Amino acid sequence: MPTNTVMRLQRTKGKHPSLHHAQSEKPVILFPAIDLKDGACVRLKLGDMAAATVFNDDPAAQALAFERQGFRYLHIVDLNGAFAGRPVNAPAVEAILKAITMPCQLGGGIRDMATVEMWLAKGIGRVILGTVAVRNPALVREACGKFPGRIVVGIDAKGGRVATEGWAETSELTVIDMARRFEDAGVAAIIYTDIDRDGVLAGLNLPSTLALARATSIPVIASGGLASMADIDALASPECAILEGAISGRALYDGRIDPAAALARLARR
Ligand code: AMZ
Repeated sequence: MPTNTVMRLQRTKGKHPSLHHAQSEKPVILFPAIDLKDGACVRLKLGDMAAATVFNDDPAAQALAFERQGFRYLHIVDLNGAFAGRPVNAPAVEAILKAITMPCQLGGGIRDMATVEMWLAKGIGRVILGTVAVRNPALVREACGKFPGRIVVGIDAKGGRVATEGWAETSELTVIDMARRFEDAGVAAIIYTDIDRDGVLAGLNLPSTLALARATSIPVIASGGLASMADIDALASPECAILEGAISGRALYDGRIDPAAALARLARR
């Protein structure tokens, strides 16, 4: 991936809350999501692997369709990888990388430096670290030092506590404590997922997402629950200008959100 595409994903956000307005000129990015289970493109409900809907058995074709719809950045999760603690859907990820030119962020089963390096070398723009960011924060810091702008922390929350291992386990750590842990680490972004809304079209949890964004200088991406144009309108409002973006899964696949309308709405915010 050319360096400029990585750089375009980066944002600077001031430490002082008033400086957050510096971000307001950039539109909130809408990331379409490809969640991979057994080589296919699925959506889960509340993270439950047994409740998967297969939307496309050709993830590369799905990625290309998203690119043609005008999306600029792709969000990919290796779901089997998140449970196994190592990459499982690597062939599907590599097929996606061959099919498209837009930058991708990838999470799920990236738990050591060798795997971070492997994906970045293969052309993934940014890697998402979830479980390892709870278990071994030093690795996140080390990776940020080695790969500035390319390390994203995934904070997946259940009742305000951070979940790990494919959301099968919940730690004692609160979302805000987890974010503060990386305040000066050089993390490119935090993806905050509200597990209780993920895949159920309940609407984004904007109060919690905005509270997190105000509590950290790290750019925050909202995930979980995005359901309709009402969420897109909310994302286009001035108070959401501090967010880097939002991730959309099920609502894009089942046609509740029209890509062109959503992208246009966010562009003319
Ligand atoms: O849906 C799930 N059960 C799930 C999911 N979507 N479990 C993990 N994940 C995603 C996280 C993050 O992007 O949102 O996997 C990534 C974290 O993986 P890991 O292996 O670093 O914890």
